[in-house]
Amino acid sequence: MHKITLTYITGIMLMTGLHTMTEALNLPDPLGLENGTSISTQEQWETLRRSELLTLFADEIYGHAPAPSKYITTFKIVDTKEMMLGDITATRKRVNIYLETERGETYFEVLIFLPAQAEPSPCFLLICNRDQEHLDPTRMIKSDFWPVETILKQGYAAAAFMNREVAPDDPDLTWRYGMKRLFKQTAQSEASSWGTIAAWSWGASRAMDYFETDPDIDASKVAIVGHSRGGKAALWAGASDERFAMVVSNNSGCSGAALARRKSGERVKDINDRFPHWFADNYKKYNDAEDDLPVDQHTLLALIAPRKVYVASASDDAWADPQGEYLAWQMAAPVYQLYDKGLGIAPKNFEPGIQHWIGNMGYHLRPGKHNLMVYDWKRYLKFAGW
Ligand code: GTR
Repeated sequence: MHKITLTYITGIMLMTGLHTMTEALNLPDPLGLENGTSISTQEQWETLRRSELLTLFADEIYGHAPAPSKYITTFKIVDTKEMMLGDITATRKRVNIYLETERGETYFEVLIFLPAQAEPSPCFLLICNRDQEHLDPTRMIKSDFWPVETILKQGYAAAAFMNREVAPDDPDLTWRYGMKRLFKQTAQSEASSWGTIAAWSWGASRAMDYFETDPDIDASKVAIVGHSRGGKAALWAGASDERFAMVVSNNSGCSGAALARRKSGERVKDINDRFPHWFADNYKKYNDAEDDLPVDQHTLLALIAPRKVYVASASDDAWADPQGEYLAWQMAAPVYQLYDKGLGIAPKNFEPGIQHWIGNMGYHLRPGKHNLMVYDWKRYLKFAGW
């Protein structure tokens, strides 16, 4: 494996005072092929390194989703309703996404609120990993976790689905209910078959399939958003499905945006022990052995390039290792730079309350606890700039 030796990165680290922290990490080089060759062009990235990294993430961490030939999806709009959300005129759509395989049929719901406008709306799609009440279709219960009214006011559609409808977040139930039960193993080897995080990402892609058929939505401008475990799923969705124009990782932490090699906060063994269903079985090889990983999470962020990527941390969220998320964000920059869309000079401040926005890369450290709040959403809406 090729290690990072770029002077550019060293420069960043010196400026931010984080040099010693990353120097010892010996991170895989996003621009270094597995055979040791360095690459330096967009074409080499797209034809050689990108596919290499995608396969490594699927084999070793998230697992492979089923091939499209193994299933059929169909959509049914079960309800369309005009509603007033305060002073905003909106249309609510409830769409069932049906999945059919040789083992049977099931569905999950995507709840969509559209602003009243002539043009197709750009859209924010949330993978909701909290309780159903955060997605109240009546809007009697309003939640900071999914502030529909704030999103619509900016001219965006707000869409969301419950992660557990796609795959239950429980090691015993995840194969018995939801979508996963309709498939046998999804990869050549059982050890690289999908985990539940990859199933949620896959659900996001199926929602995108629907958006492509809906004239009210501009499918070329869809941002995928997730918090914590949902943030891990949002990142993998954005990395593996290039139709997402923007990807938001809110406090995604271990196996999301945070560098595994820092071994700070939650570690690979912690996550595999507590959530054995989240990842491919292969990932367990890296318990207490993060340095053996052929990738690290900055290369996951790099897979989103040159599309918009936003990483957000919270200052009191040590379990998610905010500094590891910030460093991964910086370390993805060499790939964004191939497209002139990333940071050339790294921001100096790693301080709560500052929003960094360079090219197509955004970052903030919100003061406070692990959560997704209106504070965060406002920054995502601004960053999208559509
Ligand atoms: C924690 C887990 C984290 C994060 C979080 C969440 O218990 O250790 O990786 O995903 O849950 O989803 O809120």
